[in-house]
Amino acid sequence: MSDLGIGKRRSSERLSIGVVCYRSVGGSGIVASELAAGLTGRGHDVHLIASAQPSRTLPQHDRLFHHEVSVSDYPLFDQTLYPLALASTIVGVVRTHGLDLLHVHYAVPHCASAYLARQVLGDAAPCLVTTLHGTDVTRFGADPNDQSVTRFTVVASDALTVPSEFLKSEAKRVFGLTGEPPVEVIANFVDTDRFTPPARRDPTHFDELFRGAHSAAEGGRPTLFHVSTFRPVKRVADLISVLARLRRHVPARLVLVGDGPEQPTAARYARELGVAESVRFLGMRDDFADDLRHADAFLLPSESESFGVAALEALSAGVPVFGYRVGGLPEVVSDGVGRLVEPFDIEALAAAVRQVVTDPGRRNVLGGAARAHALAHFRREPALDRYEACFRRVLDARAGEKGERS
Ligand code: GMT
Repeated sequence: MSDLGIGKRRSSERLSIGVVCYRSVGGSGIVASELAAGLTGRGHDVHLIASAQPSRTLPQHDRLFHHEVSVSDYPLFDQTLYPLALASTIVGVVRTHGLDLLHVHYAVPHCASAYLARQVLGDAAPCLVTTLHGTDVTRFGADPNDQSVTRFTVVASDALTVPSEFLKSEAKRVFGLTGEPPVEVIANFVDTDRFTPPARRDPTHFDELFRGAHSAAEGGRPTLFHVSTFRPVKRVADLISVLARLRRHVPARLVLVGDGPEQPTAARYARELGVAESVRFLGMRDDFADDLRHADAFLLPSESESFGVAALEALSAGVPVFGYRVGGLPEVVSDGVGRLVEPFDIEALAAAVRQVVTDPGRRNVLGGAARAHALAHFRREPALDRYEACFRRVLDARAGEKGERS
């Protein structure tokens, strides 16, 4: 742990940062992992704490340390003790490696675990920055059963960040935030080197995947793409409805990446609507960038999204994005890089997608604008600057308090 001393920290000072996140393909885990990689690249020591190695594959770095939360099993327990195990892991990491600051992603139950760990650590406790991501506010923050504990542990953070203005106003409303801790919008970012448009888009790229399913005349395109955790909030059945509507006019196909509770529903619905042969589920995988960049359109018809990392990755790959005008999605997908329609107007969504995928010239204009939009507004380095500045503000305030006490 670096010696805080009294007064301001130098902006070049190397920090020791603990990052707590979920390992799943969900956006919060991706943002946390990419952030961890970026911070190590800037010379900080980062201790990534999760139940397993995060799904986003990261380059090895001698400043990046992985700590797995191992949850005890005992016949008495009929529920997982993850929150307790996480608190113990945090305490262990701080005692062994020293941390200046803990950055937790997704409040539930991470803020409660961090709160407990800080109580145990007393004066050695690191500062705490929490990034709220979405349903931790809109679902758990708003649920009367969970609200009091969630709120109590969220407001114990030294600072809060959110990925969109939408989530900032939701967090303020739901948790009744009035200024302390401060809430800062730091938009999610994308690795624009990993998600790039191809040198030349190959309209036959997906033909192998659909081999045998279609007549030769159907080879080529258009191909729709989707990536998600297949939770009910993602409305994956709408993807199938859009595909079925599209196929009345064009031989469209749909490729889905990810897994979750709604996957069987989507597969069944595809069979019911007679489009199963035109749908491919690729499952949970992290190596989809090479496929995504050849898609004609990316669909994210969610009920709600505080941001939509998957949509941003598509934009960065030069793929136009389509969905509903909900939550923070309009802060990511502006006109000219795709289309958001009124929630939950499937006809309008299908019509918007059809207009673009049947007009290669228009699709390419939107794709070019999508890539430019991602480069202009969502690159990683400016976001890292914002996080670093937030961390240093919090650490300076702590150093100031210690100075006043001594
Ligand atoms: O809040 C969630 O549902 C989970 C979370 C996740 O881990 O995927 O998703 C949220 O955080 C992402 C990263 O900031 C955002 O891109 C997603 O829009 C957001 N999901 C929702 O708001 C439903």
